Amino acid sequence: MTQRIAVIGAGPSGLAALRAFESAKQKGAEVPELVCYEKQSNWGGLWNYTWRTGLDEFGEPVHGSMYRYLWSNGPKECLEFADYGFEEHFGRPIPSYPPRAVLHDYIAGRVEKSGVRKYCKFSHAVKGVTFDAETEKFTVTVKDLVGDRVFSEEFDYVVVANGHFSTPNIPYFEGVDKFLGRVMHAHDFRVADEFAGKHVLMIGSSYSAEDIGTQCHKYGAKRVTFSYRTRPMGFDWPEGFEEKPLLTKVVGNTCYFKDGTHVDGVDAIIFCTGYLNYYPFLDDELRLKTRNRLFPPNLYKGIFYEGNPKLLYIGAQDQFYTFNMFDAQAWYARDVVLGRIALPSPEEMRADWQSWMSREEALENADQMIDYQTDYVRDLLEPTDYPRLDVDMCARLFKEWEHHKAEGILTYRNRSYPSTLTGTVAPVHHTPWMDALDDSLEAFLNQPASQAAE
Ligand code: FAD
Ligand code: NA7
Repeated sequence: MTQRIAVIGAGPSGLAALRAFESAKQKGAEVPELVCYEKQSNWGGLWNYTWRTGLDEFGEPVHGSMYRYLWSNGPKECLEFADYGFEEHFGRPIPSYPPRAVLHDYIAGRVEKSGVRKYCKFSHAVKGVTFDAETEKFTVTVKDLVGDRVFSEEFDYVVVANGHFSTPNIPYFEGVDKFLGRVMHAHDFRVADEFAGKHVLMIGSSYSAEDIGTQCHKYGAKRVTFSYRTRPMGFDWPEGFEEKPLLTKVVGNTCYFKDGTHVDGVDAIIFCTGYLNYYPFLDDELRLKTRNRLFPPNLYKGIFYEGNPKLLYIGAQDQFYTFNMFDAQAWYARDVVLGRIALPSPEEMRADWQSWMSREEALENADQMIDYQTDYVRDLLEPTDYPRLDVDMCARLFKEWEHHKAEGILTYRNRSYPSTLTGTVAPVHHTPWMDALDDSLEAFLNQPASQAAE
């Protein structure tokens, strides 16, 4: 009997899984039957922009956390697929920090070309996954949202690729319930123009705070205050920004902080307090329990769930590397499923993930974290036939990116980097990021020929 694999989610991680099996199939391997359930009506995961917030048209929680005007927050050269470069997709080199629509086009282009759409069932939300130890089969319960029908199917493997930046983590602060302005989480942030002329308070000091804060500034916010729990971001902020310790209470429109200072006239509080790894459809004994970290517990190679290695998590960790790391995971997972790589004993698997986790706990700065995730990706790629990816060069570019951010948080996106595949240095974008108010694919790619050739 043909084996069957269910893939939950057609974001970059789920698509990596489909692409990995398809690649083996094209090379003549016999691969299991694939079914990918995606609750949205199209693929691309978070990169598939939605204007909706809260619940979607079917009453399902909206997955999208990306906003209009979102530009890549890292160089595209660090996420380039080794089997499908940007130059191949766009027919020419493009600048290093593309807006969302351009990256969506790139992700979609690769999978469209490889013909994996036939495996996807869109507008299908997975509602339950159980495992029967006797039959060694998973039962996956799915809601066909358009057909308004719930059904179950059996599978030999399940790939969990539902992302973990969609269910907001929202702490409580005294008085926030009586705040006289707008309160929201980054998950619901869509259009920065709403905050033009306003004083916005961001809680958090990671990517969302940094990016939504700078974006509000770009689109005309009067003042941006950040409040950090552990440490400030520490950028050399231009006028109009300031960093404060943790919020202690809110009274009217005044916000008080841990160091006894306060700011008046706050119009909006945006919780940039991260997300929960949330798997409501998994039976308890299958469910990964972790915070957002570079190496979650109980996952051998960051993929195979302890106690049930037929349950495969892709993209469950915090990410410097994204698209090409998901590929590395997918290629490795595929090779285990196809019997090309053997899993060691349960004891060895446990010792392995514990050692990665202890190493993670000792990391002290961003450069070390980059090296760590580089080693992780290298470890996965080594035994597979994934086309050569120069992870050492990726690590170097990530470090340059960190330093460019430190040199100018509003200007780092004007930089260019060489492709790790072709060596071509990306052209400088026609408009500095702070002045590029139109984030459409057309505006971005409309590079005057004279500049494109430089
Ligand atoms: P997702 O992209 O979240 O995709 C998961 C998919 O699973 C979705 O399509 C969802 O609809 C589907 N799904 C969820 N639950 C179910 C269910 N029950 N049934 C069926 N389908 C389901 N990365 C970068 O490389 N560069 C960036 O600039 C960048 N910016 C980011 C900005 C924001 C605001 C956020 C939140 C993340 C950003 N990321 C960025 C990281 C991002 O996590 C990855 O790029 C990538 O989208 C992760 O892919 P994924 O497939 O794991 O998850
Ligand atoms: P992250 O990177 O997980 O960061 C979460 C931030 O929220 C981080 O600064 C946390 O502070 C802060 N946080 C979490 N809980 C609290 C509480 N209770 N009080 C105050 N502050 C808190 O999430 P992001 O949304 O920034 O980024 C996720 C993805 O989206 C990422 O891949 C980006 O590319 C876009 P801490 O430093 O832990 O004290």
